[in-house]
Amino acid sequence: MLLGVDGVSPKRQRSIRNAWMIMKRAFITGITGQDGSYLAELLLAKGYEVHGMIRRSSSFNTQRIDHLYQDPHILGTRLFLHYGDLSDAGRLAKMMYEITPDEVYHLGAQSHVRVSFDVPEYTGDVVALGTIRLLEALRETGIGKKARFYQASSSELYGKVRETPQRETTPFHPRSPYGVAKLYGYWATINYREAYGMHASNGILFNHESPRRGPTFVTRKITMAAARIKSGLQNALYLGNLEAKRDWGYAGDYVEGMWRIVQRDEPDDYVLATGETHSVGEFCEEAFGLLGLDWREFVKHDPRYERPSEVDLLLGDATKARRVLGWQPKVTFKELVRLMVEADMRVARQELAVQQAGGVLENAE
Ligand code: NAP
Ligand code: G4F
Repeated sequence: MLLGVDGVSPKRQRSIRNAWMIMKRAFITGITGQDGSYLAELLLAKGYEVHGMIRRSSSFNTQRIDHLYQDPHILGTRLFLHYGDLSDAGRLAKMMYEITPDEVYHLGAQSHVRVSFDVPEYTGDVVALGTIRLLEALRETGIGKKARFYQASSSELYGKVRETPQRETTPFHPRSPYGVAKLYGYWATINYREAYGMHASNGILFNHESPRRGPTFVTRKITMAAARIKSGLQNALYLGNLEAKRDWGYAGDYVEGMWRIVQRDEPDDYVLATGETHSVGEFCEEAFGLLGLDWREFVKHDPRYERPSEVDLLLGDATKARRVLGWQPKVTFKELVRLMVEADMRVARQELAVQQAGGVLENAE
């Protein structure tokens, strides 16, 4: 767990910054999430000073960034965390005013599509209105005149797809409260660009995964289960729709794309995707196959994991990103599955060892 969150006054933070002639200052919402953690790593490696907003939680929610922790009292510290929430407009404005970021990466969201059907109002509040609150915080404080803004838009916007592959010009047809809320965020970003001249861009990102993926998203659910079944810790895996197809890439590649979008002189909207699609069943086959298991023996159906309206097929065309940003994903589908399975095998072995020693494993990653 990180200590010293907001433990240093803004004045002291500024003097630390000035002493080190820091290149750029970034603010990240959703820094504790999968993408936030990879982006924070990338920006720190590039010499940025990184400020992240975290939610107060009764249990630890910083596991993905614990390895980046730096004592805020030490000269040269470049990672600062601030308590806040996308539902709190006043707090967002105060943070913008105090931090004065050069770049804002808005990744915070209730990002689970299935869950958004259970909590549609909350999802709309955080995902749709949360985006406008942050944009307003930038505009009202005047920080948005100089700061660049990145919006985490999603291939879920395409929903019931009108053409394949999907590109920047493909019409949207979202199929979930999450997709609908992201549509609002997408257009809010364009509206603030057009209305106020803000440097605000959308990254329309297709699914991207990693060993840090939340355990209830299908890829991680599969790789964790395969590893636990192989280790004798679990007998079966319950899934919903096995036919759905996704364009799955590696999260580390996608945060590089986010950064490149923000570095362009002109704000614009870009699709980031691999250009390859696989079904959930194919993902199972690859993951279980790597461990010498036949997935059909272990995967069972549970309709609870199905959605009232599904997105059947996503396949992205990232030609514009390749041409304008020079971006292309490096990790292939097979490499992605392998790196996730290997990471989850390490976790399963740990869990087994702890279980055999009669203990309880508190933290899987
Ligand atoms: P994630 O792992 O679910 O992380 C979401 C982040 O948002 C977490 O840090 C979470 O904090 C934070 N958050 C949730 N509710 C919040 C609130 N009310 N106030 C402040 N922060 C809040 O998501 P991800 O996979 O990294 O995705 C990052 C962004 O890209 C999201 O906006 C997602 O919708 C979008 N996106 C993701 C993909 C993908 O395939 N991964 C594709 C397209 C777009 P806690 O840790 O405290 O929960
Ligand atoms: O892993 P998923 O939950 O990801 P989904 O719905 O595609 O959303 C993710 O990618 C979006 C980008 O396109 C992001 F915007 C969003 O924030 C999130 O990161 O489900 C993938 C597919 C779906 O078709 C789902 O119906 O897997 C199917 N599926 C089948 N069984 C399952 C399960 N999904 C989950 N989560 N759990 C299951 O048991």
